[in-house]
Amino acid sequence: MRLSAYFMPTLKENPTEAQIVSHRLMLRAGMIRQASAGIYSWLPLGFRVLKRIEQIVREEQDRAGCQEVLMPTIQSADLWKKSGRYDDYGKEMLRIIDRHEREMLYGPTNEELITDIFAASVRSYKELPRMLYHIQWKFRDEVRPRFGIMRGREFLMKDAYSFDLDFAGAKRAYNKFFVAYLRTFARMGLQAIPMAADSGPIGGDMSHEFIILAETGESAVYCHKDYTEFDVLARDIDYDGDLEPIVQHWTSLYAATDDKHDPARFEQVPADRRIATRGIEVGHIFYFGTKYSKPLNAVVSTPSGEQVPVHSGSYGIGVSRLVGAVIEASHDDAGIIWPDAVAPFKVGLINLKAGAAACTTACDEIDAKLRNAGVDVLYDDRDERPGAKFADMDLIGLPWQLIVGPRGIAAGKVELKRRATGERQELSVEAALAKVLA
Ligand code: 5CA
Repeated sequence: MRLSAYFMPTLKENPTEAQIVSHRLMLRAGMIRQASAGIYSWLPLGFRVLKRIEQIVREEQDRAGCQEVLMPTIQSADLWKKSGRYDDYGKEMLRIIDRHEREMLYGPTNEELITDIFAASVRSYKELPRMLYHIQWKFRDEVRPRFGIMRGREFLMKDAYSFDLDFAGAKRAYNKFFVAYLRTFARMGLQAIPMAADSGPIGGDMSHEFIILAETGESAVYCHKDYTEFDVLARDIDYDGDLEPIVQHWTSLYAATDDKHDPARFEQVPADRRIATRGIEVGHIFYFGTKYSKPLNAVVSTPSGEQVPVHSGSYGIGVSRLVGAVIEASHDDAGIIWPDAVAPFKVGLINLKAGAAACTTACDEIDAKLRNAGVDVLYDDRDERPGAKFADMDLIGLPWQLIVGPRGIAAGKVELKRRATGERQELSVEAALAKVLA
């Protein structure tokens, strides 16, 4: 992709409305644009990152045995009246009346709808367990939308739902999502800590939030420092095996959000191992038993022929919020530092002298070679000062910068910079390409 033709409206000045670094950098890098309070358009650069994050989430859900569906954004109020949440949800729910005077709503979550889909076809314990998810826009009319896409009114969520015969089955499902979440966030370069959490309007009595520690986070959190030194879960998982030891390990030490914080228990953590800080909630899992299956009549027959409501849980990931969370966790004064796995492009190719034939020929060749090898390249072919090019490239934070200048190329050399470390190397074109492709 040539930068001269790319729609990336970067800003030189810090936008005054942005209070936290991720919001500031997303606006400055031309990733998003506010449409109205808490509602954003995703511009090409931001949309690429959103899609990368979504794809990692999808792959890890699939790996855990969860199947993707797509439910609508607009729902009928009927099911919500059955569950009792039509009234409970209050002003946070965006209510819509259609032309036939029917009460509709823009879904803030999907427990009712998925339970109804399940109930319509599943009859027997033999068809259990089932795990379904979708990745869909949600709307919550938050009182105070803020920090850009971190707390939006419209936001992209992955929400999954599990259906089991009893608590034991539901706990197995809960463990699968718990472990899948550790893997998901680890793949994005994030250290997420599972913390005992309040279940709020979703309900239920077992719940964990997955928290990225950050001063700019919205929630006060308390945890044992050892969690920050735990190895992230990167290895392959046998999802049919016993996941309880992994879950036990990751819940063995104190970790709680504000609502569940127990100062007396926290005091028992050695003083130098106590962390009291703030965090960003990137995922939240719930077990709520028969809370929705009972009112929505999602029952199955047991081996003895009895009819019982199924046990369920729901499992959310803030897909759009994660874009901000990754930036909060990975940036410096010059801009964003994308982890390789979510970077919008892998390489930024900088032509330092767009008017010089040698530079342009070399850049065109490098661009073609990288693209042929399946690498996403953003090629800065603009006629701009080198300083402006370097600043833009640092701001948008691509993992590699390949810099082609007149003096170097005359000697067959280019410069390769790793954005995360700032390390620069002068290499032959072939060696630089080999490093990027490794
Ligand atoms: N139905 C359940 C789980 S599927 C549910 O809705 N859970 S939730 O309310 O905790 O939301 C799931 C995730 O969505 C949160 O962990 C958070 O990462 C993200 N999220 C929630 N509200 C917002 C918001 N206003 N803006 C951006 N992301 C949000």
